[in-house]
Amino acid sequence: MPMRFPEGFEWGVAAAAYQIEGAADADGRGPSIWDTFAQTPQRVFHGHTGARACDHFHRFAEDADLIAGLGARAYRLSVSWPRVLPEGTGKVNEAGLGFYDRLVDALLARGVTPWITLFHWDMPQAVFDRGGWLNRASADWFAEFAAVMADRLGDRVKHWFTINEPQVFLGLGHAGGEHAPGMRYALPEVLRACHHVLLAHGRAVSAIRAQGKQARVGWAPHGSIRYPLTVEPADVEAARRATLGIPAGDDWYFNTSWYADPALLGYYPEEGIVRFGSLLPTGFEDDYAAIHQPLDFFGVNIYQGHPTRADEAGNAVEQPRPPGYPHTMFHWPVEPEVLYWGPKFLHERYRLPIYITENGCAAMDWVHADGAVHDAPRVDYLCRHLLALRRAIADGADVRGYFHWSILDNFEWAEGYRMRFGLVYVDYATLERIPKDSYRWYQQVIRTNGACLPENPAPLR
Ligand code: IFM
Repeated sequence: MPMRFPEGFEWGVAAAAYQIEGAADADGRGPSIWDTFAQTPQRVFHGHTGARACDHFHRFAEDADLIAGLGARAYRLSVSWPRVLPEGTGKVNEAGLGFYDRLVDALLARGVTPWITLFHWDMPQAVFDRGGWLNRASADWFAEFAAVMADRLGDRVKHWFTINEPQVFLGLGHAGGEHAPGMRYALPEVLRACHHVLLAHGRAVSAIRAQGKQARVGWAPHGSIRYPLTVEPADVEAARRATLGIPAGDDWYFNTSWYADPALLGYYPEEGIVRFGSLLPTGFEDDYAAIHQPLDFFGVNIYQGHPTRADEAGNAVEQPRPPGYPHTMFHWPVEPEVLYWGPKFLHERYRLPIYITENGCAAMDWVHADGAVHDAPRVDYLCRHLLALRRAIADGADVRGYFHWSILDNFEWAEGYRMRFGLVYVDYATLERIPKDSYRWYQQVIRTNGACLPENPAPLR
């Protein structure tokens, strides 16, 4: 009997506003920090911008057809804050809201459930000019935006994510300078911005719930997964502790618990409080109640991880990968085990149903001589990750859905259009969409609820 995913498993695809919409000046949209950043020389690969991207703004009906044609029941999209509130707060841009009305209606008419992310990095420039996440009022501004969206779409949209990958937009955008707004703040400022993001998350959850009792709310952080190379209890325990701990060094912000503990357990992890000490914002504990709002699910974006083993003292030590180990075009190692161990560790700690809100493979795909796009590496990446996820579920991890990143090739932030993540190829000159081999392959997976996945895949090497 072939193994299937559980009945009702949510098969989906994902994308984000700035990465696909284009139409940067249409219908009163205000500028975002990503418009500004991408227009600044030397910031984005070859000076690419999201000004046109996939022109999804004008082609959303065709894209909705592609999503429905895949058989996906769910589409995770994000809303452009500056399209709806060009100044970030105050006057609502009716034409901008109208776009999301049409998009949601087009999805529903095709039997696809919209799952909306409120913040996928494109902060209105006007909000940044008023201090951005460093300004405590940003939490209220974001809640205002959340309320506008929930008020307008709450009759049709039941699934919401507050923020996408705080680790990445805080770490790369506010500490490392590689992403918009391109800042390199000192640690106290980064901690302050992070605290305000968490407060914004909590306030947005409350704002969404105030609009309707049926709303189901979660978030979509980045998953920094350490996984054990063996099933020896010491290795598993070391990997679990490392996955849920805060790494030493400047990359500390790529962790889970600093964000998820306050949001889901109601307090920052002690390890971080001790480490950051007086650098933390004054009175941070007073915000715990506002940050800690009940969530319905834990979304997590997982692409890669760190293979580890325990040393003599029980600490996780990252293990080298063998020469020639498979990597995607982002130089991310292919490590399907992350979809086994990641959901398991996160579910054990946070006790919420898990959705894989992103997972996918960066590649340089092109149209082959026969007119098709043969993206065999993506098919294999997807196959191996879904097998690992199915095994995690069989072993008790409460995973309810999987959203492939991405439906379309799109603007990959600082990498511009240098690499492709889509199940559908986009010709950026003509904007033609061409479903890749992986599209048809995923279609089969969805149709059979995973039963078509191979039982005995060859080992990865
Ligand atoms: O394209 C991004 C997405 O916006 C956030 N998560 C990771 C993806 C691939 O880098």
